[in-house]
Amino acid sequence: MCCFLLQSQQKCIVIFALVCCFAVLVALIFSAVDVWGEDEDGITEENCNKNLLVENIPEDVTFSENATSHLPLSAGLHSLLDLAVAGHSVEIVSPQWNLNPSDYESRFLQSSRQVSTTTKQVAPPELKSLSREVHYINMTALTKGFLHSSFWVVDRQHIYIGSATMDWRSLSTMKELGIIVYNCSCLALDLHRVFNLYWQLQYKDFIPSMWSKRLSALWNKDENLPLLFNNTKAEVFVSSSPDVFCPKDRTRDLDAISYVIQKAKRFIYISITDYLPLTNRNAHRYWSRIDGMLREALILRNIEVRLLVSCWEQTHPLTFNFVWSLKTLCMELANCSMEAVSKFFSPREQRDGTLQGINHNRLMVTDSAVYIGNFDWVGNEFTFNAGAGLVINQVEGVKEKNSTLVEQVRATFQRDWYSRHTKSLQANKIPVCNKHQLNQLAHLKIAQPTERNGSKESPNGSL
Ligand SMILES: *[C@@H]1O[C@H](CO)[C@@H](O)[C@H](O)[C@H]1NC(C)=O
Ligand SMILES: *[C@@H]1O[C@H](CO)[C@@H](O)[C@H](O)[C@H]1NC(C)=O
Ligand SMILES: *[C@@H]1O[C@H](CO)[C@@H](O)[C@H](O)[C@H]1NC(C)=O
Ligand SMILES: *[C@@H]1O[C@H](CO)[C@@H](O)[C@H](O)[C@H]1NC(C)=O
Ligand SMILES: *[C@@H]1O[C@H](CO)[C@@H](O)[C@H](O)[C@H]1NC(C)=O
Ligand SMILES: *[C@@H]1O[C@H](CO)[C@@H](O)[C@H](O)[C@H]1NC(C)=O
Ligand SMILES: CC(=O)N[C@H]1CO[C@H](CO)[C@@H](O)[C@@H]1O
Repeated sequence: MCCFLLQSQQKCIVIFALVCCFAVLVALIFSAVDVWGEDEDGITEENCNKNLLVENIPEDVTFSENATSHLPLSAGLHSLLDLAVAGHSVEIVSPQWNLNPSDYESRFLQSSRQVSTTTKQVAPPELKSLSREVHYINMTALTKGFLHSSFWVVDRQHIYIGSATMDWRSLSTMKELGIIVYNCSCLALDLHRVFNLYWQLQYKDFIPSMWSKRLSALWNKDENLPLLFNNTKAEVFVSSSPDVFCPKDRTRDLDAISYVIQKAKRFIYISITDYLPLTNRNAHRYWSRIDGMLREALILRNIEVRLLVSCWEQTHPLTFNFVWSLKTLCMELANCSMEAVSKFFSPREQRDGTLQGINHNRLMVTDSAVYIGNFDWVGNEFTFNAGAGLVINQVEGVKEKNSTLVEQVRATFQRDWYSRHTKSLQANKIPVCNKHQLNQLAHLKIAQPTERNGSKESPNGSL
């Protein structure tokens, strides 16, 4: 083009090269935009109307005949796999993948027979054919923590999130609760972004200082995704942990929990395996984030708080001291109601010494919202481990009598709370959940006062 002038031939070559470079750059930019565009494809109008709670209730856990009940977890996950067979993608995040109980375990656990069939039907053939790739995240290298996230995104349309992992115990001996939402592409896409973030961390031993725009949250606590859940208005968002895994706009799990607690007007019901306001990396340190919020809700806002924790092999010896201190906070105060329950199940001890029927729920329900997450409420979890959560806001008392999802979770909590498996915390009597508990208490390492410096808690100082 410009090469008619012989003298400036060299100049021409340089200009030509520059033009080429520019063209390549433009092409790259457009292709990047295209990839992003593709990502957003498939968002259709929202009809997240079909959604349900899924539960695994261990065999030896029984409720009254009338008690509320939900689709069995294994049936729910099957339904998602069935949908996926027709579609194209199943994205599963799980801390473990262990759907085959060992012979040893099955000898002791009757109900594992049921799981072997589930496993045979679900995992090997279907998942093998579906699963083209497995990525591993080395959390030790990234945050010195663990991956506790557990959710599914199917065809970028349907999701599962809850307490169960891809471990056979989640389908047999543990009491689990989760939610499945069908045909809900906006929500599925947002959760897919969390999945994508993990996907990119395979083999990485550092966390990028900036995340790609394609990983930012679409919705968060300030801008909820408005939906219709069973024809009732709902507002939802996805949360994530730890802080360093939260790109722009993503709400952290702790902030999601805080959001739900702050919005509660009448009651806060919490069902978790472990409650411990301590971080125990190196030495123990008081971790006040959630504990403080609950105290405030109890004392300053007169909100009824119920805390259902489990008494099991790994219950930390200080758990009930903290729970009891919450309970005593209410003493002699009008309108203050802290009902702490010490045990969920009187879990049956097996011949090998393990307990069966542990309440593995990880949820909170209030008069206006539900939070379903992947964590126990222990300091370390939120600081170092990867997890995700889902917040669903639904206003109480809609005109129609149909019970909302939030009301269903509350009914489920109430069922557990008043069941024969639940025991109240007795005054001046800390239940012993495991034989080693007393020894542990004696050896508990308490941090030196000089180390009690809030900023040391989080490597990023942002907690
Ligand atoms: C079941 O519900 C009915 C009506 O609500 C009630 O009369 C009955 O006592 C309940 N049965 C049990 C076992 O709770
Ligand atoms: C994970 O990272 C840690 C620390 O960098 C390293 O020691 C370990 O070998 C890694 N594990 C795997 C499975 O790569
Ligand atoms: C999802 O939506 C499609 C199209 O509207 C419908 O055919 C299908 O039955 C829905 N799936 C579920 C599980 O509701
Ligand atoms: C307790 O509740 C009653 C009625 O709900 C109210 O009148 C009273 O002021 C409350 N007391 C306190 C200390 O908030
Ligand atoms: C939604 O409605 C379906 C039936 O239409 C029902 O099976 C399901 O339990 C409902 N889910 C919730 C969360 O209300
Ligand atoms: C607390 O942490 C800050 C910032 O890391 C540090 O400057 C300060 O010396 C610490 N204080 C104590 C008492 O450790
Ligand atoms: C989704 C659903 O079940 N909606 C029902 C709510 O209740 C009204 C009447 O009470 C029914 O007409 C709706 O079908």
